[in-house]
Amino acid sequence: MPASPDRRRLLRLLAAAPVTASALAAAGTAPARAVPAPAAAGTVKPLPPEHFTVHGTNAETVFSSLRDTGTLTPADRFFVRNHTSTPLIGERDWRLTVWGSGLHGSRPVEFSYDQLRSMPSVSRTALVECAGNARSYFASQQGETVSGTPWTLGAVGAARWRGVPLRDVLHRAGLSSTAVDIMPSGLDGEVVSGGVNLGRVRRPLPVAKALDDVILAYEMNGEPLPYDHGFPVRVIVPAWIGIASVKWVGDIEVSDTPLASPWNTQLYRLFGAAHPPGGSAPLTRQTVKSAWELPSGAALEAGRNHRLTGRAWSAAAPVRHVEISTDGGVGWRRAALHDTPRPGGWVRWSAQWCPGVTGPARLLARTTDTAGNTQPERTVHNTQGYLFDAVVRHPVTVV
Ligand SMILES: Nc1nc2c(c(=O)[nH]1)N[C@H]1C(S)=C(S)[C@@H](COP(=O)(O)O)O[C@H]1N2
Ligand SMILES: [Mo]
Repeated sequence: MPASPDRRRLLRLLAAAPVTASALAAAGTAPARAVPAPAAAGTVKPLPPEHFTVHGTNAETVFSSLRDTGTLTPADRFFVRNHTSTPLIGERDWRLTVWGSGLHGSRPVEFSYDQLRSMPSVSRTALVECAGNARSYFASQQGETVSGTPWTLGAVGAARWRGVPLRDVLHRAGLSSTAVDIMPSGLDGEVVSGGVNLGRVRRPLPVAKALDDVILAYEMNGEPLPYDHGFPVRVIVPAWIGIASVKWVGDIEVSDTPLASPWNTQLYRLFGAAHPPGGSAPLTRQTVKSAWELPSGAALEAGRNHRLTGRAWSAAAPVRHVEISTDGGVGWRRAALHDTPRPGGWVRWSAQWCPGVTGPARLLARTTDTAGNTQPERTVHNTQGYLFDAVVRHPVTVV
């Protein structure tokens, strides 16, 4: 483990039980320079306002600040979605317990950090995107009320993850052919919502997906996972909504009967007038989106040519093209793509615009993927504001 001296000192300071950054601060503990004073959101990393918008315990990436980044999102700009706050867990204290009726012999099997690191690893690029990314546009564009964190488009990031295929860990633990669901749980605090204790963050995953492309990741962009993104180990479920990618994973239940948790019953389904009375099936895959790397309300000089940039992504298939409109959606033209569209990543694009008339304007971008999915004009309402995929009408002012 390439731990810095500061980090090693910090880990020695910590007891076996995970503590949170905010608890350390409250206790007046000074865990050396490795951990800066916790940011408002209970994260370990700093959240400078030029890179993040804080929403309670969550931090949204300022999308326009991605403009100078490549296809991978640096960890210090990557959004954080924490139900509670970031726990500080030492890799020596960490164990993964795999247990449940879906294992031969039904005996729990433990993996240490070193054992996991000694198994064959894989690397892959994947986006992590919150199911509620862009939720705020239900209200601001469609006049509809939804609950949850009012994200704009910055609850998404792309990283190169390295770790062990979950498949290998499950097989080593004695996966039975009768197993149907697995459920990873996080080591962060129990989640209390509206006075009800929902327990630890956990969500069932069908065995078929678990055996396909899921990773138990210990590296992000070539570095050990940062605390805020799941150190020592997190689950990465490519293409699925962010909640599937459980951080700080401590145990995985393997079951020969279907599993449930609040995160697949009350949450992360579509509820509302357009959906079945008990809600839709639990949400799985993310959707298709595009975003301008431009502040909301940016001032652009009239009569000058502007090179405007953005990003496009789709969980279902690689991006085929991106169209933009500068006249509110009447005329559309193709943006230039600057990355080879691949599954799992996003594509940077650009377009030139020479605005003529001064005053407020709306910039629209619309992504189509190779499976034929295109961003609609409106997203069908759901009460919790998940999976917003409509074209966002980005406000600018021509001056
Ligand atoms: N243990 C744990 N895992 C978690 C969460 C959490 O609060 N606790 N949040 C989930 C949600 S809703 C999202 S969108 C992603 C966000 O990952 P990130 O914070 O690394 O960007 O983590 C998921 N995994
Ligand atoms: Mo999320």
